[in-house]
Amino acid sequence: MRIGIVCYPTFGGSGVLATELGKALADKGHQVHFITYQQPVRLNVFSANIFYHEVSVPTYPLFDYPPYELALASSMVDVILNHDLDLLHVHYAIPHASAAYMAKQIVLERGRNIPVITTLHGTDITLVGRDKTYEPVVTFSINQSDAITAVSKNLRDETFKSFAITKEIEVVENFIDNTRYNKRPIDAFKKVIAPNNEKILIHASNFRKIKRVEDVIEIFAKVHAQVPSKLLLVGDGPERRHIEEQVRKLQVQDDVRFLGKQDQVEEIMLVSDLFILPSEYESFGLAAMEAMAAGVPVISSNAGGLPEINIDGVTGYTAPVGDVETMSQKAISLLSDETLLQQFRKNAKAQANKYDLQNIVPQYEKIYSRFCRMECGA
Ligand code: GMT
Repeated sequence: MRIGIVCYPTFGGSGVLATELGKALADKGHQVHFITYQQPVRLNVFSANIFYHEVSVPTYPLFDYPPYELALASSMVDVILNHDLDLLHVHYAIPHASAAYMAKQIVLERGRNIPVITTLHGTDITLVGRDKTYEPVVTFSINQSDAITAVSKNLRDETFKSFAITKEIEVVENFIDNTRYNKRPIDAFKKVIAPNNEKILIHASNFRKIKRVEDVIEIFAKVHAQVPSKLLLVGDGPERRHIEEQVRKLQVQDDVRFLGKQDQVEEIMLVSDLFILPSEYESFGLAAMEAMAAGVPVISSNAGGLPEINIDGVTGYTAPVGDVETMSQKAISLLSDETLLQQFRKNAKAQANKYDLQNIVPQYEKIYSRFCRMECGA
């Protein structure tokens, strides 16, 4: 099939998932056209089946807000017609679902019906989307999609709670390419981070308030007081400066490393012992699943879809949002019991195997095939 994928090209989970999906589809022989404003960060391979179409937004002195959505819709029309796309798969509702609706109407006038599949990822529903500023457009464009998917059961339920959705929402969970994690940790790298064999805790996010990175630091300070340990912080965002201050205030600065944005997280995950994700909300928690793929157990909150993937007492532990005490105690007990830690490592890896791309990508292909024209060969 010839598939158009629209996503945010940045480090966010939705863009990562969309890019990995495009790469997996290309490997299976589909022709994949990414339509976005920048080369997606994970689009770091050459494939004869992958095309990248950059959306450029011309500026004009009148525009305080250059109209990205219009430029995107026009690019979609161009790619649909000139590359004879079979369907558009848009990731993250705002503004991708409404731009796709506009493109669909335009090509319809030219005699082409292009199916639109919208995948809801999280904050497009639970944070930004339900804001009155966007809600009517989000509701309308989701309902106009030919198929709607959500990345967890929790996100599907949240969408029905917050929006008047008149169609079925299918749950297609996020996936992981486990082959990327099937390698040995780099010993030299581990030695640099933890020269005295300290335990390595890790957190990766976009450092937004919803991630509660200050809880990560509090948990680490409590763990560090009892277990020789280091903390790796991957990613960057608005909370970073405030977190640096907190690290100094709690006097753990010598054992905390800010690694910034990284596009090859697997090497870092592979040397780690425990992943911390105390978020206020996660529809799924792709970063936690990446940790599990590296055999790293997870201490997380029990918000949103997190308990669907992090099984309490099996792949790690969950606790209510803000319950730093329980999360710290669970982390200490796990890191202090090598037999238990090894068991949790195995459990985490087994859990990630269930979410392997081999199991999930066919679910998307099955949805695509429902909209396939006679000649598209799905
Ligand atoms: O977590 C973020 O703020 C980024 C956001 C995104 O859309 O890029 O992530 C959301 O989508 C990911 C991929 O489906 C999920 O794994 C994250 O849990 C979800 N984030 C939230 O719900 C806060």
